[in-house]
Amino acid sequence: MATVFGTKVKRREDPRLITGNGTYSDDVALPGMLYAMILRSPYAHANIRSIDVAKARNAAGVVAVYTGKDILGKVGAIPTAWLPPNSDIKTTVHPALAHDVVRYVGDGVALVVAESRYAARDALDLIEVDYEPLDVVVDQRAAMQEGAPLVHGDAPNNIAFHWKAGDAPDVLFAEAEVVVRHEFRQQRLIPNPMETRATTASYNAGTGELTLHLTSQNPHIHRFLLSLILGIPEHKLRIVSVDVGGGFGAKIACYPDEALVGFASMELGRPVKWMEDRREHFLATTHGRDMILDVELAGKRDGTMTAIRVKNIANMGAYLSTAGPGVPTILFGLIVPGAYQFAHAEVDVYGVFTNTTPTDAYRGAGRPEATYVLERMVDLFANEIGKDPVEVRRKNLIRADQFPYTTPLGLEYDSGQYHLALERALEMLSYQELRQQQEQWRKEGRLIGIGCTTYVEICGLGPSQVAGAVGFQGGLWESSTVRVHPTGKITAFTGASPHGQGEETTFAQIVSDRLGVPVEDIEIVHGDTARIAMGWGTYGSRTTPVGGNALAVATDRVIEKANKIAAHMLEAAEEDVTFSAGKFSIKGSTERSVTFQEVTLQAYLAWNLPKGVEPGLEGHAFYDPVNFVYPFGTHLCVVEIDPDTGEVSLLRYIAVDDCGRVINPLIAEGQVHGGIVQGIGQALYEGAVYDEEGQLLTGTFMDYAMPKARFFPEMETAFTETPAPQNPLGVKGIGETGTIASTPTVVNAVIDALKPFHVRDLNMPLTPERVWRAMNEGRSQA
Ligand code: MCN
Repeated sequence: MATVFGTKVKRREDPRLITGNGTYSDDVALPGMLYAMILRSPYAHANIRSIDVAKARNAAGVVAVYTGKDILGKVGAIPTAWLPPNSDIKTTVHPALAHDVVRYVGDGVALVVAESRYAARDALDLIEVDYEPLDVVVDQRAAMQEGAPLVHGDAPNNIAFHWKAGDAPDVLFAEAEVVVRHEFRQQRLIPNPMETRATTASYNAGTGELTLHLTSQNPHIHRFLLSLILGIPEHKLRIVSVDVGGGFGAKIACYPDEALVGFASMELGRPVKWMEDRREHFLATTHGRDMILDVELAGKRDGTMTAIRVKNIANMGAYLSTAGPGVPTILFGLIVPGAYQFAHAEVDVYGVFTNTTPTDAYRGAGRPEATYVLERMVDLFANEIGKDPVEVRRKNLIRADQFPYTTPLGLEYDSGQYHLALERALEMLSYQELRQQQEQWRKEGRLIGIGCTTYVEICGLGPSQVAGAVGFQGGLWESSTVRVHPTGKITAFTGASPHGQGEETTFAQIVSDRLGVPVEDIEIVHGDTARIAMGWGTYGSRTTPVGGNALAVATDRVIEKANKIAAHMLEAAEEDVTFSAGKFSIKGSTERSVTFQEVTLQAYLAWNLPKGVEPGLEGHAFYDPVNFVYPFGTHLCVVEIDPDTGEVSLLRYIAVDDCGRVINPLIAEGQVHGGIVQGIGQALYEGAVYDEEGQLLTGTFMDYAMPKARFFPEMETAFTETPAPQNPLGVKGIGETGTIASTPTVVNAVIDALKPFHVRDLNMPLTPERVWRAMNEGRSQA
C-alpha cells in the first residue's frame, strides 16, 4: 500500500475556504430572491389570543406574512426522530409556527417574506401579537413537582420520557466498604458554530422540485423529514449543504425554520432566503447538556470500584428535538461505566419539558456528561479512601487482554490499551515529580492542581440493527460511490456530510492509499442529495469509521473489477495479478505490468474487455458496521489558581488519544485541539442562564463567554494506535474525544488545586467568582 494513509496531508479544503471561494449560505444568491424573517415569542409561556398582521402585510416591500393558523394543514408538525424504547415517550406536537401557545422565548410565531432583509426585519415590528402570559417553569426538577406549570397538556408532571438501563440494587451500596455520593449539574451550553443556520429555498413550479440550500450535518435526513413536513415527495426535494461553517451537533436537528422557508418558496414561486442572526441563534438553535445528575459509586478501601448508579434529570426544553431524547438516554447512559471494570451499573433517566429552548446533541452528546460525572466520582472516591486518583484509575481500568469487553450495560468494547495511553500521558507530564513539586508549591502558597481523565467513548454510530433497537428512527450505515473517469481521475461520493472536519482531505487519502492515485486526482463529493443517493450524515464521530470504511469497500470493488481487466490486458489469470502502488503486475515478474490509468482507459473504451465484464469503472458500497467503535485515552492538565481573584490559568494540557489507525495526524490533532477547547469552555467559561421568567440572560457573546485562543497553553498531544479490529481501515473516530475528556480533566485539576480549602466540588463553569467564593468559604471554615 502507498504511504499516504497516516501522513500529514494539509487540508485541501482550506485554500478554497480561506480565500473566500467557498459557498456558504450567504454566498447563495438566486435571481428574484426574497428574504424571510421569523417573529419569535418574547414570552417563555403564553397563550396567543390574537395576531394582527395587517400593518406588516401592507408595509413597503413585504410580499407575504404567515401565522401559525395560515400554515395549518400545509406545514406539518416537526417530528422527533429518536424514541428510546420502553420509555413511555410523549412526543407531543411541535407546530412549525405556534398558533395557540408559545412555549419558550424564541418560539416562532409568524413568518415575514419581503423583497429585502431590511423590509422583512422592519415588518416584524408591525405585527401585533396579543399574548396572555402563563406561569413559566425553567428548571427540570421544579418542572417535575406537583402543581408545576405544564408545558404540554399531554405530558403529566412535564415528564417527556423515563428510561432505565442496568441494575445496581441497594444492597450493593448498603454492604459496600465505601460509598461516595454526589449531585452534579451539567450546565446548559449553547453551541456556536461560526456560521449560524440558514436556508435558501427555490421552488420550480414547472418540475415541482424544491431545492433547499441549508446548513445541515445530514442532508438526507433533512430531505426525509422535510418531505414529510412539507408533503413533497422525496424525489422532488433536493438538499444542498456543501460548505457549512461548523455544526457541533446543532445542525443535525430538523427545525421549523427551514420548513417554513421551503413552504414560502412553494407558495410564492420565488426563491426565499433566511439567515439566522447570532441573537436569534442563541434562542432558536438547540442547546446542549443541562442535566442534574445524582451519582453513587461503591467500592473497596483498596481502591476497587464495584458499582455505579446514576439518576439523570435531563432538561429537554419545550419540545423534543430531532435526536434530543437519544442524548441523555442511549448516548449518555450506556457509557456511564466508562473505561473501568465495574461489575454493576444502573442508569435512570427522566427527560423533562420546560419553557426553554429545546436541547439536542452538542459535541460529544451524552458522552461528555457521562464521562464528567464518572471522572469526578473517581476523584471523589480516591479522595475518600486517601489514594492517588491516578492509582485508582490504574487499578480499575480494563486491561488490554480483556477485549472484547462486555460492560454491565451490555456494550461490547472492541479494543483498547487503556493503561498504555495512561502511562504515556503520565510520562509526558512527569507525573510523580510534579506531585512532589506540588507539595512544595503548596507550602509556598501557590495553588497548583493536577487533573486526570481516563476515558472511553462510544462513536462511529453505528450498526443499523442496533440503531433500530435503541429507537433511532433511521439506519446508521453509510454509502459511497467511487467513480473512476476514463483518464484515471476520480470522483468519490459519500453520504456523510463533513462541515469542518476535513474529510475532503482524509477521504481522498483513503482512496489514494488504496489505488496509488495522487490525492490531487481525487475529488470528494458530499452534501448534495441530488448527487448522492443516500447517506446518514456527519455526527457521533461516525464519518471516518462508517463513511470512511464505505469508501474503502467501494474502492476495493473498483480494484476488483480493474484487476479482471488488467489480467485480460496482461494475458494472465486473474489470481496471478497483483496490484500495488498504482500498478497491476504479474506475480513474480517485474517486467509485465499495466498502470491503473491504462486499465481505466480500457474499461471505458471497451474495445477488448474480458468476457462478461461490463464497460466503465465504478465501485459502490453500502457499509453497515458490525459494532460501534470505542476510542479511548488519557488527558492530564495542570492549572494554577490566582489566590486573590480565583482566576484559573491552564499551565499544561496533555492529551493521549487512541482512535485506532490515524489517517491524517495533522487533522486528527486539529480535531483534538478544537475538542479540548470546547470542553474547557464548559469547565471554565460557558453556561446558559435563564431567569425565572424564562428569559435567556446569556443571549449574546457579551454574556455568554466563549473560550479564546489566548486562554490556552500549547497543547501537548500524542496518539497510541490500537487498530479497530472490526472495520477494514482499523479506524475509530476522533471528532469528539477532546470535548469528552477535557471538561473533567480541568475540573479535577481545579478541585485538586483547591485541596487546602477542603472544596469537594464546584458547579461549572468555574468562573473566578465561584472559585474565589469557594476559597473564602474554605478559609472561614478552617
Ligand atoms: N480522522 C483521522 N483518523 C482517524 C479518525 C479521524 O484522520 N482515525 C480524521 C477524519 O478523517 C476527519 C476528522 O479526523 O477528517 C474527524 O473525523 P471523525 O472522527 O470521523 O468525526 P466526524 O467527521 O464524523 O465529525 C463529527 C465530529 C462531531 S460529532 C462534532 S460535533 C464535531 C467534530 O467532529 N463538529 C465539528 N469536529 C468538528 N470540527 C469542525 N471544524 N467543525 C465542527 O462542526
